[in-house]
Amino acid sequence: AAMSAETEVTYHAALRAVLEAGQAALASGATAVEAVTLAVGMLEDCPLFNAGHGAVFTHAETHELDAAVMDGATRQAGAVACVTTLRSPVRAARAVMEHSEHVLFVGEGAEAFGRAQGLEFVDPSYFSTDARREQLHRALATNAAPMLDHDGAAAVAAGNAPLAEDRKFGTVGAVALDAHGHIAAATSTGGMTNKQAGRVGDSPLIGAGTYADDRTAAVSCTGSGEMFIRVAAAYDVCARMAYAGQTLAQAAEHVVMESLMEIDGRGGLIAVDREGNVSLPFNTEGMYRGVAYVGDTPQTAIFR
Ligand code: SD4
Repeated sequence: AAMSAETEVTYHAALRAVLEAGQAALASGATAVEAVTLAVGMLEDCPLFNAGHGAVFTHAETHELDAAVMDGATRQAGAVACVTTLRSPVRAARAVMEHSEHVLFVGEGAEAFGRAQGLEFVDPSYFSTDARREQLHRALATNAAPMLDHDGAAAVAAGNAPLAEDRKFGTVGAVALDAHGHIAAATSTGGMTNKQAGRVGDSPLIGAGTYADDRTAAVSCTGSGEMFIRVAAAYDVCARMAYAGQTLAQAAEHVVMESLMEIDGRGGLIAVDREGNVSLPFNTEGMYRGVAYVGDTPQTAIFR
């Protein structure tokens, strides 16, 4: 069943379904935190994306998942890293944010916390797909460095052109502006194909792959995580707006096109501010992305 769903559900249809769900939630009064958790949770469940079911494999042919969520209204944040049996890393991240005194739990400690919270657990094989296993085997055969999988053919104006099979599926993220004027960001990933056991990327690190502050922006990143960590990518977008007087677009484009490129960092980000401005820059050939509006009001949901 998983395989036929995998071949039948197109990436575009999946993305559209998630956008519509986020839009409907926001239209009926969901908070930005609720909308980004819903969207990222749906993307985790879909085998097409490198998060949850369909996550990439580590060098050891296992899965180690990372996720984070941040609430721009309160600047509360939660994250998990290197988890292997929590079904939804983003829901676990939200539980950390809402039900613990801490921000980041890793590995077995994260799973113990999840168990105490009554979260759903799965056998690690739940995350595996044949496509990802083949991707790892190709990487091992060519002795490749840990692989990104989100960059490919140029995205067309209407949205997202087909990317080469190997490069089609990436980390997932969402940012949203709700009816109350609050923003939030969430990110979830299996990391990079062929990564070393114990390696943590930018996604669960607050300020690197994920950040939100109502005064500036909500940001979720995808790409070569090491470089996003080194430039504090998501926080730097917000800092540029706060302290350098840049607009959202100026700040986001500077981080992606200048700061990251200076150290050969590849990828992109999605960002929204409380006025409903949206910026989706990437320095790769393409990045799947979508934006949904709720009427004329500046409520926005963006998912990748
Ligand atoms: C990471 N940023 O773990 C993630 C990888 C990614 O599409 O974005 N893959 O470094």
